[in-house]
Amino acid sequence: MKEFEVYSSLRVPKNSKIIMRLDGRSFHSLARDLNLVKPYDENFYNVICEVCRDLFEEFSPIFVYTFSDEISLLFDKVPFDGRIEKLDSVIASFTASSFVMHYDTQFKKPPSFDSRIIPISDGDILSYFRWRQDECWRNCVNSHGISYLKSKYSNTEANDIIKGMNLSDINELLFENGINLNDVEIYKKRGIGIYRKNKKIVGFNKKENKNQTSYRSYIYKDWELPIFSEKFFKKLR
Ligand SMILES: Nc1nc2c(ncn2[C@@H]2O[C@H](COP(=O)(O)OP(=O)(O)O)[C@@H](O)[C@H]2O)c(=O)[nH]1
Ligand SMILES: [Mg+2]
Repeated sequence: MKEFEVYSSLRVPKNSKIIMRLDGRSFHSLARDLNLVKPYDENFYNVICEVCRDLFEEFSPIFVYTFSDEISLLFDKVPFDGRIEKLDSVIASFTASSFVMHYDTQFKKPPSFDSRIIPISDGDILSYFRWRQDECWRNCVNSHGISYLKSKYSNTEANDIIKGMNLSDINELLFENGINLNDVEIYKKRGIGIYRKNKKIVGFNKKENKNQTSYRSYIYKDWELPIFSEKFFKKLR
């Protein structure tokens, strides 16, 4: 019967880095069910950040990036020997379980995530993450805009008004009404990154009777990311 398992040999291209992107399924209804604070629910962000840490520990990507309900993982060593079915199913289900484990609440429905695999060349990694970071910024402007408009108009009116506005219109409207997005926390504008950093450790070497410096890496959750650049991705490893 094994021959019926026709997708089981599908693999990502050999020697290619990959990005996996997970996205919460129907999280607009989950946000409603859980009464998430609008536009940003700090507890939700803390939970997603813990999920990213779990993913980092379990699957050893070199970088994890998150905002809203999406998570991107950059792998240089691809787990499961690159098997597509394994990657998509195990990583998406692990993400959902971790999300439930870290959330201190009763869910109305079991949360789930979709996942996709994107083979990527070194030259395109920066463009990919810039694209997601731009989306994070758009999301930040839009969600502040819609929250402001809903405080002044009905939901339908607010949705209609925002449809006719571009990002700078929304930014201006917010500014005129005392909301300066410059003052908003950095993670709301640029997302959150998880990667390894080195910690300097100075210990005393008894044999040689002198201090010795070594470095140990640890998983760092960066809530104050820079705008992504070549330099940022060179540092990862
Ligand atoms: N209230 C609230 N909702 C959030 C927050 N983060 C994400 N969401 C919700 O998650 C959705 C994510 O967008 P998208 O993936 O396009 O929608 P989905 O298809 O319903 O998952 C947003 O539209 C919000 O409804 C948050 O911090 N607060
Ligand atoms: Mg979603």
